[in-house]
Amino acid sequence: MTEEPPVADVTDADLTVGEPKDWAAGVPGVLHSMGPAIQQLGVARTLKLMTSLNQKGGFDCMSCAWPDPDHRKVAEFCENGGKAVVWEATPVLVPETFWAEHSVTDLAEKTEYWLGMQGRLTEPVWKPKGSDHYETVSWDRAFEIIADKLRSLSSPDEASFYTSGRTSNEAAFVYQLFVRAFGTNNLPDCSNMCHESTSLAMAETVGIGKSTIAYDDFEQTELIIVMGQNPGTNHPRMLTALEDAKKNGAEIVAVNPLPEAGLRRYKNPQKVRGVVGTGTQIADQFLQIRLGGDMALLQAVAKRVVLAEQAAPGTVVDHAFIAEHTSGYDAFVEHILQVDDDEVVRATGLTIDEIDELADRYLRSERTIITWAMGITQHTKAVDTIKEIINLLLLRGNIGRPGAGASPIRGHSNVQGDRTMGIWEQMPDSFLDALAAEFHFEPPREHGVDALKGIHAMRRGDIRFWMGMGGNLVAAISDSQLAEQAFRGTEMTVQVSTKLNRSHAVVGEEALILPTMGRTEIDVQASGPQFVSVEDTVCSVHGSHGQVPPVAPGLLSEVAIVCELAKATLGDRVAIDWQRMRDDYDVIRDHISHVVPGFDDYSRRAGSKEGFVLPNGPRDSRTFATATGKAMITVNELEHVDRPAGTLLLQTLRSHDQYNTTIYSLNDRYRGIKKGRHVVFVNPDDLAELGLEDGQHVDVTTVWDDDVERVLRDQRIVAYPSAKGCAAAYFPEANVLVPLDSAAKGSNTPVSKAVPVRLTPTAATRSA
Ligand SMILES: Nc1nc2c(c(=O)[nH]1)N[C@H]1C(S)=C(S)[C@@H](COP(=O)(O)OP(=O)(O)OC[C@H]3O[C@@H](n4cnc5c(=O)[nH]c(N)nc54)[C@H](O)[C@@H]3O)O[C@H]1N2
Ligand SMILES: Nc1nc2c(c(=O)[nH]1)N[C@H]1C(S)=C(S)[C@@H](COP(=O)(O)OP(=O)(O)OC[C@H]3O[C@@H](n4cnc5c(=O)[nH]c(N)nc54)[C@H](O)[C@@H]3O)O[C@H]1N2
Ligand SMILES: [Mo]
Repeated sequence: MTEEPPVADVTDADLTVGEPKDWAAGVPGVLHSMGPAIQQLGVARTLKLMTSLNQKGGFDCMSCAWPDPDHRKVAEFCENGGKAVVWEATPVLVPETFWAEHSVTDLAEKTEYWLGMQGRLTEPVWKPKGSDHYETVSWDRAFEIIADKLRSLSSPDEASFYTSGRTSNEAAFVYQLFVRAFGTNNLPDCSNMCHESTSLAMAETVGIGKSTIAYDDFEQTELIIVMGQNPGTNHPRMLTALEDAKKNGAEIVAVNPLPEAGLRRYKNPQKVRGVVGTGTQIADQFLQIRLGGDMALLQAVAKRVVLAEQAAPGTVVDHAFIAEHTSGYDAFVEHILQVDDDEVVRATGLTIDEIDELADRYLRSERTIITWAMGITQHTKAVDTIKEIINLLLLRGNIGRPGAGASPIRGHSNVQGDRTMGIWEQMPDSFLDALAAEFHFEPPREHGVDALKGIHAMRRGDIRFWMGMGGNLVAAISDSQLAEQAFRGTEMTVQVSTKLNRSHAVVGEEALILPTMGRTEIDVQASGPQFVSVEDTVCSVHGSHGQVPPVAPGLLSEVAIVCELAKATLGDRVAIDWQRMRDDYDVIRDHISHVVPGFDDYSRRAGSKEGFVLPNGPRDSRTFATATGKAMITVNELEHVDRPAGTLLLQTLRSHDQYNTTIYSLNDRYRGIKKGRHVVFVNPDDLAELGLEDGQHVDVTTVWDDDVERVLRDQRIVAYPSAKGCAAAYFPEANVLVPLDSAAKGSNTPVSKAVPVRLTPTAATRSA
């Protein structure tokens, strides 16, 4: 059943660089996804999976949180969804002999690519204190070891419980319940590194940290502004929605330092025309902005809206909406008129004409949607930038009506649902009260640590135990060197995972890996086969039904792992019937329906083919649960990042063939990169100024005012049409460059998209 995993690790010796593509998807897209699938999975397993992926009654794709349209196509998935499914469902298994052959030290020398390629984890393993090897243990023994450790802590706050956003609603709910019953709110999650800035800015200004649109709003809109997002790679099915919007007459504007493939032209793989034609030109306007320049751009456009209103009073701003539903308008007008266009030009690198053109499009449009992702959220001023997105939309009443709204595009497929289920270190009292009433215990009220604060607490020795429900925090968090020291300084680390990654190699004194089933797999418990449910980026909740037998018999579901661990740790300290929840996930959903608003009759509605959409005040009724009871138009001081001479700003981003820290292959097709990841993309004019050349190898060093040396060595320079002064390199490798203390104000999200760096030729420069 298994295929040999690659034995040798990869180097960049064969790296080649070709022309970047200006189109996305099309025939190569589909072929690339299907080729490896058929090879590794076998035809029957592939067909079963691909025909049920994102279908009603099938399973939900784990690659991103993009929603499913009402009318599904036969193949309702994209190339990268295909890769994610293959990666998970592959019947290649880590053999039992692996643990004796590879020490933990040895695993720490391997790349993420190599680790992920070893296949699925099938048995619990334990690295005892003092040993450099994992050894297999029974599930009972594993739970006992962890429970003993947890009970030995002097306070529950010495433990931290991380979640990555693939975890289902059911697993997330029991997990946070266990953690709170144990006694802590230390529930950091991947969202802390992702859309936290969005959640904060939107909760403050519109009362809910989620998208204010529904899927069909894309069909009714007149203008979509896509900011700081690379949908061709990270949300490929969004390109179909953009293409459809264009067909209905919408204009599309892309704001990005890079000319990303899908934003330029798109060949829809679902259509014959897309296959043979030149594809749809997606963006009507491409604004090649400098890193971190978005706040200035948004303020400049808002200023133009206010000026247009002054020139023709009563015709531009939606006064009825402003009066009835918002607060803060007058102060905003006064402030925004002070915005200095020269500063805007410096911050954005755009021309006044380009900014005027965007303003004209916005003024012409009666229904506008703004979408965004990591290019906006991972900056020092991310929260204020998102507040400016909201300001701009509010001025013309673009929230709470068809075809208009604010739409953050979430990353992990259930990161939004996990939050709804209580995975947050700062859940409000209303949620904790409901939890207390439902389960008859008093949850802790003091806020816990987020991802960054958790790393600091580990470094101080305040957190001694760390558990991860999925994910790969040590690789995903900033400042790899310091983060690794933090993890190694703990007494025990536990990872619930499907495949090997760096968080299994950089561990505490003791470490455990608990292997789990993925979403593709049929999850049978005492009451029969179970389904789980997830929430997509536009707040639609639906069931996900596993389709193929688990790759190995000994795997437990995430729900089962949490329930068993809770029993072992808490005993009868709380009167919670973990066994009933494990046996029948309807029981979990019943509890959820009593605790979380909007989930009435949850099992039936999630189990139905259609699923259901959660209530959303701004979208449904223009009600805003904010401090003023209205949507808040806010005043934010313009700041932009200065770049000292001789330095560049570096963003860390995803290649086309990776899923966060999971590397599917070493290629980045749309950007012309093959067989390598150690590249740094630099604008040709910057190269000329710095006296560097394409093909040269450089060390990339962070310019930061502390005594830590942060260097990414031996990167091949790729001359690339990025905005001037703005370089790019791949995450997670480049995380070594992002300082731990460089975090977005308010949301504490690592500033992964604006690292000040210097490039110096590598001592022994390899030939290009
Ligand atoms: N195949 C695949 N799909 C994924 C993922 C994956 O790794 N692989 N990851 C998932 C996750 S968790 C997430 S959060 C999303 C991430 O989805 P994206 O946010 O699209 O991911 P990134 O690769 O970080 O790309 C950031 C984009 O923003 C642009 N950008 C960077 N800085 C700025 C800026 O200052 N201003 C503007 N306007 N643009 C900027 C970059 O050039 C790039 O196009 O994708 C999800 N989907
Ligand atoms: N420099 C830089 N750093 C970043 C970012 C960036 O743009 N630049 N992006 C940030 C963002 S947006 C995010 S979301 C984080 C991502 O951070 P994480 O969510 O922590 O990382 P992933 O790489 O998505 O986690 C992959 C691992 O999850 C496990 N896994 C996969 N499927 C399952 C499952 O079904 N169940 C369980 N239990 N485990 C599973 C596998 O073992 C796999 O190795 O990284 C952040 N870090
Ligand atoms: Mo993310």
